[in-house]
Amino acid sequence: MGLLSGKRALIVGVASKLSIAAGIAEAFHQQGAELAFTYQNEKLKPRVEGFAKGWDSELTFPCDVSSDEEIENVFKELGKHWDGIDIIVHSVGFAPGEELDGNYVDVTSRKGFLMAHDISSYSFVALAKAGQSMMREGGSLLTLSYYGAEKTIHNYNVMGVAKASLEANVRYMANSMGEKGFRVNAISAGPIRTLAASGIKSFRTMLTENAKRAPLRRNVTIGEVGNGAAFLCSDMASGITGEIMYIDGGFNITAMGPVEQ
Ligand code: NAD
Ligand code: 0WE
Repeated sequence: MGLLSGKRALIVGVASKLSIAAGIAEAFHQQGAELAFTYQNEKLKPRVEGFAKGWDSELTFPCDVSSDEEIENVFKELGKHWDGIDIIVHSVGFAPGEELDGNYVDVTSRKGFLMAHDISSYSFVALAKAGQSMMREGGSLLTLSYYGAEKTIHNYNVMGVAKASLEANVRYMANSMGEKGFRVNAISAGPIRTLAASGIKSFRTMLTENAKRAPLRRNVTIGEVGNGAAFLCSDMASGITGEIMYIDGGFNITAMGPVEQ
């Protein structure tokens, strides 16, 4: 029996086979969960439908998380197929590309700041708000963060500020939803080459430097993040809520990596 057998999960944030959300879907499927997906726009629809079939799912719904109507519609439509839901995975982040390159104070605009916070942080509580009436006992929510929430990381800029908001959001949501028995957690993942990372200048070099400093001396995979997600959303983690769990090869515990002789 899988860790997640009998559980139903909605996964928001699959864009390609490299997506962290795809690693999570793969692990959830392996652990016996039943899955449903959203796609950001019509361009991604056929791709996400194809992936869904690979995980034995026919349930895909459009959802741009900047729209309350689209978010509400997901649960309205999902309700026609499922009488309840156990897990919501939020694997979404966005800031205007030009604000992730250059001096933070110089490149950050009001519009970009609001957009980053809206899509990368507010949308998590928006999903909780719309989905909670369908959630069953033992339900949990999960989001994805990055170490740039806590320490400055060159060029991560406004995304770091939005991730700090997201991590605080996890704690406030956990406290708020705890009275209903629902758990809310985040995984802070190490850097991984995905679509969201492909537009980032010097990402290759960052991956190399990251691997050198991490105690495991390598980067992590979406499979490893997926397995951690399966644990956090399973009843094995029934005592864990409001937590930011690192899956980063230990990078966050170090202050300086090996120095060339
Ligand atoms: P990805 O590009 O595969 O996934 C990002 C997803 O966000 C896509 O599916 C995209 O469609 C979705 N998205 C963006 N704007 C949206 C909107 N308005 N409405 C609905 N969906 C929207 O990249 P990823 O690396 O898998 O990113 C997933 C999450 O993991 C993000 O929160 C990211 O910040 C986080 N994360 C990534 C890394 C990394 O190095 N790749 C590390 C730590 C955390
Ligand atoms: O959260 C992220 C990436 C999020 C992201 C990426 C993009 C690129 C394309 C958000 N918005 C956009 N907007 C775009 O137009 N990561 C954790 C990956 C990442 O991004 C970085 C990193 C790392 C790691 C940006 C700068 C420095 C390091």
